[in-house]
Amino acid sequence: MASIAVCPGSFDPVTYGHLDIIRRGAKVFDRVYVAVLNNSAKKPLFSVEERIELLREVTRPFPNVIVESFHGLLVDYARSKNANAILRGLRAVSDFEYEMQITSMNRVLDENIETFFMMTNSQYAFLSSSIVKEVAKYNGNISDLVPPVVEEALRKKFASLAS
Ligand code: COD
Repeated sequence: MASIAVCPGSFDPVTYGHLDIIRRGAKVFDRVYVAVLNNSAKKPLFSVEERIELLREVTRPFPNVIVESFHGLLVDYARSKNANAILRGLRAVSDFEYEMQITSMNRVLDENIETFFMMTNSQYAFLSSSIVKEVAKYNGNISDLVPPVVEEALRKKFASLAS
């Protein structure tokens, strides 16, 4: 049986921290679906289409990674892809409580889907999409935090919001 994982998130926008987890996941699982949450209640900086486009661009080197959006429950999306695993990254202790909550809920919803955690690469332990947006908004240097295509998209986005 193929091992199929879903790596879900907001990815608003994708950072080197996300990419590191996706890259390492793609080595472990036969196929990884990177699933962008389409949640109309949230107000993201980038649209779902923009986030998918950026993710597809930066995951191009990994042939077994597929980028899609999903709405509703993660376990329903995972089942629709015949996925038997959810892949998440863990940064600091502060991530733990939230991750434990969603993992426990997902297990109640579908006990056949296991959640796997990968510890962040220490150089990305502090990195989040929110921090990147904050720094980019004030023209700080984000070249070590996101791929060049994301840096460019952020620059354009903030320029268009300012005009
Ligand atoms: N290093 C390592 N990993 C990282 C880093 C980093 N620097 N930054 C982020 N990550 C990891 C995160 O830990 C996460 O695993 C993944 O990358 C994506 O991160 P985010 O922040 O984009 O994702 P979230 O936390 O916004 O995703 C939330 C979900 C979409 C998973 C969640 O809201 C969800 O499943 N929603 C669907 C509704 C549902 O099923 N609910 C029931 C369960 S509660």
